[in-house]
Amino acid sequence: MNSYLYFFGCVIPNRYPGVEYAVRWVTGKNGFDMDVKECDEFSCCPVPGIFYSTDKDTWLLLAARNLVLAQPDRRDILTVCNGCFASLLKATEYLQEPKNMGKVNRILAQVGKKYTGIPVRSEGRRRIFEPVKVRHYIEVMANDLGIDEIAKRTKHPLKNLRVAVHYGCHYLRPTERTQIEDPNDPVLLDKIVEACGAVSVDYEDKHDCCGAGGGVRSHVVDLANSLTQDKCRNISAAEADCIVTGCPFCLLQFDNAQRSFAKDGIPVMHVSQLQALAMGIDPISLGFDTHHVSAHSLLRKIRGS
Ligand code: 9S8
Ligand code: 9S8
Ligand code: COM
Repeated sequence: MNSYLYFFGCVIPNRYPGVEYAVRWVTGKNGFDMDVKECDEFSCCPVPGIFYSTDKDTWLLLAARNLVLAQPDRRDILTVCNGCFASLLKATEYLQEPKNMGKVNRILAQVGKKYTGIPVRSEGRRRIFEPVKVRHYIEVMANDLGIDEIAKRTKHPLKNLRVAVHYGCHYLRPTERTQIEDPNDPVLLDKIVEACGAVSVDYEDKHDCCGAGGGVRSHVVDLANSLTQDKCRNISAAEADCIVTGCPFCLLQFDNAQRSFAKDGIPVMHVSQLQALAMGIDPISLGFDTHHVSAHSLLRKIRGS
């Protein structure tokens, strides 16, 4: 079994503590009892839409500092957010370039750190390193644990629950590099949802952006919200009871934006919250009271099923 380091990023701990609880619960003793350790020294990944697109040197330096923290234990970094996943993964690729690595390490030396990657073997006197492994929660669940295992641990199948899954851009794009699954036909999130006993509904433009990423939410909120409105229209047309995503930033956008155009709105949750429900957690622990769109009627439906 692999070993991991939690990387929660900024949005989960600050906005959706219930997601952090769900992830810890699903991966912990009550759940799959995985080997995951804490790392208090992690900072923001940093967020790709702001840093990667405006100041690459700062972006790479901060990301490399985070990657260094995973070296001593040789653990995979377990990201629970698309943005964190994409940012750190991209940084490992930039650091493959000796020029980039040298530049970053000259500055990291000031704080006593050095990015090398993980040593895997020796060739004569030379040590061979591999990039630090950056993983996405969805892919770890589906590939390291397995869909069958998830189905086996489903105590309360979420029968009759119609779920609209949202993968989000940084899970799917850039298409040649994300390395998780076919970006034009992703299935892992759908499969996790179905292993929890729910139905994953098809809807138009399923792979479109939620509207928030790349700094759009921070700079042109009306545009972000109208893109979200388009998605929600398609999701409603498919008669979904809720939206499930593996990205807390998408969760924030769906949850928050709906206030600008919907009276009630479609409840939104992180995939870990859905899993925890299917595995029998008391929903009170999942922090749905911190979500803008009420989950009351959804939880009533789940309890009744
Ligand atoms: S960290 Fe700071 S802002 Fe965020 S959640 Fe995900 S992307 Fe990375
Ligand atoms: S936020 Fe999360 S991944 Fe992104 S850029 Fe477009 S979609 Fe929502
Ligand atoms: C979205 C992250 S998960 S960003 O806004 O595109 O950087």
